[in-house]
Parts: sequence; structure tokens; C-alpha cells
Amino acid sequence: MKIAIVCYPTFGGSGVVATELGLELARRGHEIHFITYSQPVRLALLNANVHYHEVNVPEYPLFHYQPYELALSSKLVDMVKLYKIELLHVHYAIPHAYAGYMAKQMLKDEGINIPMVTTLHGTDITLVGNHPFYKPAVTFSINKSDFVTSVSQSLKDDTHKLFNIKNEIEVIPNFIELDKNVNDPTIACHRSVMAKENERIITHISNFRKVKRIPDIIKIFYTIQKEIPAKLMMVGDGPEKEKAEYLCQELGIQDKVIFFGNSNEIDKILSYTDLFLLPSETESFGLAALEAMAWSVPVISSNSGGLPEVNFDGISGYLSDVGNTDEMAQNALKILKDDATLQKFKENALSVAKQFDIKNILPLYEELYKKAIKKYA
Ligand code: GMT
Repeated sequence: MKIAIVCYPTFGGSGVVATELGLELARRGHEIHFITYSQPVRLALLNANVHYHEVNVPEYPLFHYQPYELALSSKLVDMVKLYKIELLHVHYAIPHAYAGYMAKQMLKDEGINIPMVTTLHGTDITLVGNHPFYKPAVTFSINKSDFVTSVSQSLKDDTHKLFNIKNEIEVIPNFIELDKNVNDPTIACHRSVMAKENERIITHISNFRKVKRIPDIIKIFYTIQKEIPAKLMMVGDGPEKEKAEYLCQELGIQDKVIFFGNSNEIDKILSYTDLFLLPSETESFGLAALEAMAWSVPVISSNSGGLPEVNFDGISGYLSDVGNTDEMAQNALKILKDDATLQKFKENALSVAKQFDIKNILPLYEELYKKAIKKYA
């Protein structure tokens, strides 16, 4: 199949899912065209099956806001015609489903009928999309998609609660590529640079937005490090980062917390991590937690949104109410207190992650694509 994938190219779950999906589809022989404003961060290599088409929005003094949707839909029309693309898969409803629908209409005018699959990721529904400024356009473009998927049951339920959606929404959970998690003989060496042998390594990875509750992470770690030797790895960048750096100084734990900024070495960091923290306000799925679990890292998370569908309480980690940092810290200590308990949680985390193996999830997308293409055949 020839598929166009539209996504955000930045660090962030929806872009990561879209990129990994495209790469695996390409490995399976499909021709994939990523169409977005810059090369997706996880898209290292282009090859005969993986193309990237940049959407350019020329600056013009009259425009206070550059019309990205217009440029994206025009690019989609051109690329569909040039490469004979058979299907559009747009990730994140805003503005991708809207631009995709416009492209469909323009193509229809030229006698080309192309199906569009829209995948809902989370904040496009729960935070941003739900805003009255966007709601009519988001509702319209979801209803005009040929097929709609959501990354968790919780997100599907939220979508029905918040929008008047007439389309069926199929839940296709996010996935993980487990095969890459091979034993790297240099892991011990990387670990020793970050922490002493007796220190537990705790990690958080995100885009440091308010929804991630970054101060909660610092509070949880503050309690942990009072009880056991530990280091905190804070990976990513965003509006809450600086505040967190100050908070660490105020608490006098700055020497125990390392702020990495955005990193392309997530796998390396997770490979020597003992515990992952994700106390988010809401999380439609929590891909970062799954990525950690795939590296046998147990997770302390909130119980909001789709997190209970990924992190199993008392098995792959623990879940608590949003903001209950005391309980989160106590649960973390329960896991970290001795090697045998930690080892058990590590094994469990990996075995839960295996349920989300890309090999089990990808055929669900392939089936959907076939159905979508058939609709207009
Ligand atoms: O929240 C983020 O870090 C980014 C955001 C995105 O759209 O890139 O993530 C959303 O989509 C991810 C992939 O499906 C999910 O794993 C995240 O849980 C979801 N974020 C929220 O719901 C807050």
C-alpha cells in the first residue's frame, strides 16, 4: 500500500507513534510518505520505502498567523497525485484531520477518491480540541474521517463524552518494538557515569508541560532520596523545566537530579533505569511508560486516563490518584527497597509490555487500511 502519514515531527507521543508505525509498515513492504513541517525526530533514515515531504509555509507580512493547514492540504493533494498515494493516515486531530479532509475534497474534485484514517492521541481531544475555539472544526473533521482510531479505551470514552461523534471509533493501542531491546554490553559503563553502584536510578521523560505535573516528580523523588541512595534523570524540555530546576535547588537536591534536555538516547537511559515516574494529570495512554516497561522498568504513575490500561497496579508498578505524591513515593520505595522485589517488578513490567508488541498491533492498522482502501475501490 502507498500511505501518507501526517503527524507532528517533534518530541512527543503522537509523533513517535506515527513515525514508528510508518517505519514498521515500510519494513513490511509498504511505501510510506511522511508529510509534515520538519523531519520527524525519530526518522533517522530514509530509503526506497520511506519518503519525507516537507510542508513549507512562506512568511508573508500580511499574515499574523501562517496558514499551515492550507499549505499542508495543498502538499497532500500534490503528493497524492505525484506518488499515487492510496490512503491518508493523520495523527492528532488538530489540524491534521481538518487539513486531510480539505485535501480529500480537492482531490475528489479531480476524480480521485482517497480514504482518510484519523488517529486520536489525547490532548487533541482532552485538552486542546475540546476548547470552544476548536470544537466545531474538530467534531466536523472526526465525523468526516473514513475511519477513526483512538489509542486507548479511555480516550474513546472521553471522545464520546466531549464531542458529538457519529463515527465508530476503533481502539488500537500504542505499541512498542521489543526486538531492539538487545543486551548492550556497554550499559554498565553508561550507568556508572550517572550514578554510584548503590544508587537507584529513577527517570522521567516528557515534554515538561503542565499536564505532566513536573513538581510532583520532584516531590516524589525528594521523599525517596531521604530513604535510599538515588539519582533522578529528568529527560526532555518544555515550559515546566526551569521551575523544576529551581525547585531542586530550593530542596537542596540539585546534585542528585540530572536535567538532560531533549535526547535521542532514550533507549540508553532507560536501559539502566530502575524506576519510571509518570504522575500526569491526564494521559490518554502514556507511551513513555510503555517504553520504560519495554526496558524492564517498573512504573509509578497516576491512575488517570488510559494509564490503567498500560501500567497494571501491583504488577508492572503502582497507580495512585493524581497529586497523591506521598502514596507514589511510598509505592516507589516498596519497589526499590530490595533487589529481589525490584527484580520481580522488572520482570512483570517487561511481560506486560510484551502485550503491546508492535507485531501484534501493526496488523490491526493493516486490516483497517485494507478496509479503507476497499471503501473507494
Ligand atoms: O502528552 C504528550 O507528551 C504528547 C502527546 C502527543 O500528542 O504527542 O501525547 C499524547 O499521545 C501519546 C501517543 O498516543 C500518548 O501516549 C500520550 O498519553 C498522550 N498525552 C496525553 O494524553 C496528555
